[in-house]
Amino acid sequence: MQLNANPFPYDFEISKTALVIIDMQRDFIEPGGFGETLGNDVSLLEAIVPACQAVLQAWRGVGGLVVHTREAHDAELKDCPPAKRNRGNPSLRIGDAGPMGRILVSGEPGNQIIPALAPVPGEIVLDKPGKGAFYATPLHSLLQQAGITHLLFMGVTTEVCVQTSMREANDRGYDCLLLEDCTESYFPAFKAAAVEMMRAQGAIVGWTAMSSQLLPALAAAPAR
Ligand code: TIU
Repeated sequence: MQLNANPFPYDFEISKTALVIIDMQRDFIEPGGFGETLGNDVSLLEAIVPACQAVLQAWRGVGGLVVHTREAHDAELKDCPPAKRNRGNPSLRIGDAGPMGRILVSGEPGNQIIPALAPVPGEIVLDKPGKGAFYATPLHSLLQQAGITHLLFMGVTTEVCVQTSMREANDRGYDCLLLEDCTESYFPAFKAAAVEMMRAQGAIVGWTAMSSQLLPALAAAPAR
């Protein structure tokens, strides 16, 4: 299958490709979570949910592997370096009690993936303590076991966890594509810059495309 991507066409096989959905959790998308404690206007992010939902549904329809990540720490914060917890001047720190439970702690209401994109049985759900999805997680070995060589990325935020994860994946040899209308940042200029820099220099980090390129290609694929 080929997508009319930037900076040049992207070839992939569904059976060797995973859809990686980064951190579409309440902590970042809804008021009262980690994103808002950092001083961000979280309302910008929910605009991508319908596009993400359409891609997820179509990807499930063709039987593609789905990976959901959550930025999450254990209840004792053993996997949260003090440097991360102490950084900046948030209204609530990681581990503090907020309106959706403890900020960025595994199992808390705020840490759940938003209902519109909730995982279904058979999909991989990974808690990650860092910004990148490969750091201190079994993601690379899970993908290798599944014979995955190509990754389609969506999620939040573009220049933080999505970009870090895509760079980590690129260094591990995956051909990565970012779905531009399925990712968002609290800073529109940062999203635009991140999208540009990842596909620059002949896809130095990877490709980008709109979901409107992917959806018709999936619709034409045999359902599984
Ligand atoms: N602050 C911000 O933009 N993002 C994060 O802290 N984590 C993710 O991007 N998931």
